[in-house]
Amino acid sequence: MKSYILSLTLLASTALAQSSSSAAAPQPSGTSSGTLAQSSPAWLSDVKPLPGNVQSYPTTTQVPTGPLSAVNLTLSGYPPGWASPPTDSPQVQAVYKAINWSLVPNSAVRTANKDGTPNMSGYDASDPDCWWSASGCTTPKHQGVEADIVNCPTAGDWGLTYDDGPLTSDGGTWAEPNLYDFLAQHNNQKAALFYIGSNVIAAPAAAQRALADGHTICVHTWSHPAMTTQSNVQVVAELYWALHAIKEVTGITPKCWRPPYGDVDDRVRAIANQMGMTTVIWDEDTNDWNMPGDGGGNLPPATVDGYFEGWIEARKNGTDNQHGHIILEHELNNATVSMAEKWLPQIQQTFRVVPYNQCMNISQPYWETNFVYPTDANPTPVAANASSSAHTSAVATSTPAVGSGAASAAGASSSSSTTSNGVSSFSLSSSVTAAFVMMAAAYFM
Ligand SMILES: *[C@@H]1O[C@H](CO)[C@@H](O)[C@H](O)[C@H]1NC(C)=O
Ligand SMILES: *[C@@H]1O[C@H](CO)[C@@H](O)[C@H](O)[C@H]1NC(C)=O
Ligand SMILES: *[C@@H]1O[C@H](CO)[C@@H](O)[C@H](O)[C@H]1NC(C)=O
Ligand SMILES: *[C@@H]1O[C@H](CO)[C@@H](O)[C@H](O)[C@H]1NC(C)=O
Ligand SMILES: *[C@@H]1O[C@H](CO)[C@@H](O)[C@H](O)[C@H]1NC(C)=O
Ligand SMILES: *[C@@H]1O[C@H](CO)[C@@H](O)[C@H](O)[C@H]1NC(C)=O
Ligand SMILES: *[C@H]1O[C@H](CO)[C@@H](O)[C@H](O)[C@H]1NC(C)=O
Repeated sequence: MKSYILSLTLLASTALAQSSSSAAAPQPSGTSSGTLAQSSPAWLSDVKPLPGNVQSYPTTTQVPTGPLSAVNLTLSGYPPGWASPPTDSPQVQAVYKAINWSLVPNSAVRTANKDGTPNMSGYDASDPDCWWSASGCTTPKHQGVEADIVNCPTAGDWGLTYDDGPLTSDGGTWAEPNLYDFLAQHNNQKAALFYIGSNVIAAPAAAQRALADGHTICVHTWSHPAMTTQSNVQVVAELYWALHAIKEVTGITPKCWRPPYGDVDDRVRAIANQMGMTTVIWDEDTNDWNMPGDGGGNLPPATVDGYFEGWIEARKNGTDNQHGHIILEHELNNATVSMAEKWLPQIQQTFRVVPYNQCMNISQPYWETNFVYPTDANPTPVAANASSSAHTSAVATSTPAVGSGAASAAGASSSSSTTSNGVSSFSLSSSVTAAFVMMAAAYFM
């Protein structure tokens, strides 16, 4: 049930410098009037989003596909990738000071075993801290802490989620936009993507593509530690830098996060809540991360095939009829992405495949209210700022896909299109503002 990636080496492609601002952001205010934040984090208001992002959910199936453009992102302000960020930076200290610590349970900071997994020996079997790693607990024991999202309520729903992206160039031909193109070409499938901040700054164009394609972007920390082993200020730093990277690169501020390895307790939940995020777990785990592949393990792919076969069979034979699911998959390496693509078409035939926020009726997964996602309660939303200048900016690329006709058709549309309800969709531009010198940098855990 618990999964632990022992080590990952990230060879990051990075780009040089430009920064500028566009994106409509809500007016920031204080952190919170309760444990769950009620307003956009004021401590992100100084982060200026890169130009070139879509400003609303795409209201057409013509989403961009194909090769990514380079993005000119200044990396100098960021901590090293794939390492614990410093806790004494002014940014992290500002967040720390904005949190009302009397609302954060005083649960112990766990120690880590040699392999980085949290040490559960000696933990009270009554599970006073709702520690998922120890018990699978998702309903907090402490008052004021928000419960985790665990599954889609409706039987037959498959909440599609991929962790650890965006998959950087070390994924070879399986690096993004491989999976994003595949999703676009398969019924314009949307997914929820739980991003590692270190990967977002290493593959910024992929993150921008994901937003333009209509996926839901959530936080998966900066460097992927077991969060219950992190001190309060370390938890803040991990979440802050992931939020910072996502906001600068894509212009949005997620209200959702997933703890690496599912390792969360009420202390960590409460901090994430005050930083504006709901905890999203899963109820079905492919264990795909443990297959042989770059940075993977040794689980036979046939075992993962068996999970998918079993889930499909249980749905078909009527035994899986209590509720829907949220499934854990990864865009981690060649093995996980190829496995995801192998099974998606069959899953789509058996289940209604949706990003988890759709089945949960969460139409605004970000603090920026100009993004309104389809939900079961409101399948065809109108963007809050549909008539504003928000629709004039270009997406990250205009290059048609290499490959199938469907991809080319999707990538080649050249100007804004209009839907039946009059909402202008994103427009594609060949004069992509971002530029263009790629440098290689290597980060090591
Ligand atoms: C619409 O855009 C304006 C200007 O960017 C912004 O001030 C306002 O908050 C936005 N309204 C909504 C509902 O997003
Ligand atoms: C922090 O939370 C406590 C408990 O709800 C509350 O009494 C106190 O006023 C809050 N402090 C601030 C500065 O908001
Ligand atoms: C694990 O926790 C137990 C009980 O708190 C402690 O005695 C032991 O030293 C810990 N192990 C490590 C590796 O920290
Ligand atoms: C339905 O399929 C599941 C998964 O393969 C299996 O465990 C279960 O025994 C099947 N039940 C029936 C009634 O066929
Ligand atoms: C993934 O890459 C490894 C080598 O890095 C290779 O052994 C393996 O066959 C690849 N798997 C897939 C599914 O492409
Ligand atoms: C979402 O909205 C639909 C339609 O109104 C409703 O049937 C469903 O129960 C809602 N689901 C949740 C999780 O609120
Ligand atoms: C990136 O942006 C910086 C700052 O705007 C600029 O000085 C630099 O020339 C840009 N680099 C490229 C390759 O366009």
